[in-house]
Amino acid sequence: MFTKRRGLVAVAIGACLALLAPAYTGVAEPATAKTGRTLFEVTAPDSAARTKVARTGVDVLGQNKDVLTVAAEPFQQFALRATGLKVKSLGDYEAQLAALGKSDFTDREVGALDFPSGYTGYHNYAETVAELNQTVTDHPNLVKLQSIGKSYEGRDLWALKISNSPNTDQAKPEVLFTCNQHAREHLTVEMCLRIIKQYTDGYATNASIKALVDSREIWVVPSVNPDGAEYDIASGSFRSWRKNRQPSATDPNRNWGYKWGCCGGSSGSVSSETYRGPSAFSAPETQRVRDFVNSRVVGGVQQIKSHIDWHTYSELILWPYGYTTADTAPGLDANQAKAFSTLGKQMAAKNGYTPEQSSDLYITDGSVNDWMWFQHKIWSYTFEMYPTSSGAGGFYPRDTQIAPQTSRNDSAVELFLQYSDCVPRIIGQSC
Ligand code: GEM
Ligand code: ZN
Repeated sequence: MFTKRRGLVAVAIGACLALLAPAYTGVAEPATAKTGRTLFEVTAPDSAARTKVARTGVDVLGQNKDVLTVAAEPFQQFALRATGLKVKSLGDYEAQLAALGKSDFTDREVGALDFPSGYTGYHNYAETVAELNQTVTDHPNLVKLQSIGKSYEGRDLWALKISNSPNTDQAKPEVLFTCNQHAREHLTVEMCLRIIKQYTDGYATNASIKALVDSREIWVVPSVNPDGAEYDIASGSFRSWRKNRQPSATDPNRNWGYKWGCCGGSSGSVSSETYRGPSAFSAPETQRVRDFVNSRVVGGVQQIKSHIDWHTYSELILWPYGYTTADTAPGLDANQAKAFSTLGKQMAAKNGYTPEQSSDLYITDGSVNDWMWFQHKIWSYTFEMYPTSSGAGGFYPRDTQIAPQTSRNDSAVELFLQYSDCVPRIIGQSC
């Protein structure tokens, strides 16, 4: 939200910057934004074709059936056409980004660090923190708020625990929700905040919510990549920024430590949107979440049993592995694959998303799901939220979509929580 006071502060900061440098653009910005990008639709009907597109280095924004939407810089367009796939230009991406929220441009021009008009319902970092603190005030007996450490730029990564005795470590199955690994996927922050609201405000009145909270310990991390998210909204238009804000900006979802960089599902080139970093867990943000998850091994047993990592867009439910298209692989047997797909499909029946093994989308290595599963046997899913196509707003649907598109997942989340103690129960097996 753009407040008057923040506006004044922003004007003051803007005035200082104007004295320091002729133009605001690029001041103290180590990892530079992209410019000159063109949007394309590429017809890529299977994982092999989509992986080929991803390997050209273009920024893959989303998938809708056989069509991938990508953003390509001028030097990438030759490689894109060289795939031999059908390629159709959708025009200048920078112009389309600049057009979003245009009416509020003057306010944001001076670096107001906020969402523009049409988007003020989204929570920026300060508003997210305020919301979490308000939840603590409203439900002191249901939640505990803790920092799991800091991002590259020093922002706290907050984890909210929901439990009927939040300040004690109960012997109950734990479940984890993470949001906003990718900076521009702002709708996911709203999803984590929705889950928090549902399972706190709903506790007193809704019997099934109470039963779930009473039998589990629920962890929610609303923003794994706050630096990137703030950077995405900090200038006159959305930047479509994906990575974190290290000087060699890294894709957090290619930086996890299982099969890191193994299989052509990430890039070793710093400028790529899927840059994996110089080593596994080189990103402070993935380190913090890794250390938190590792810390939940109590008495030799991982307490977190299941996990959803929220992304946008394409309306998909994905499960491991991402590094290989094989259905079974070391650490993943046929029964486990069946449990993953059975719960995935049942959740998809609730929200209308498309369920598939994550490598059916395209090959990724170093993703969070593969690490959570292989390292800890945590039943780890990726949800790719609304929309299905760039035409419906891509990463930037208007804030009027927040309520319908987050509540759309209520019943899928409820089903997930019901099985979160023992996912194999869904195929009649015990844990
Ligand atoms: C995906 S989500 C990763 C899921 N794994 C596979 N193999 N698709 C990504 O990280 O590229 C899309 C997104 O960024 O939201
Ligand atoms: Zn993502």
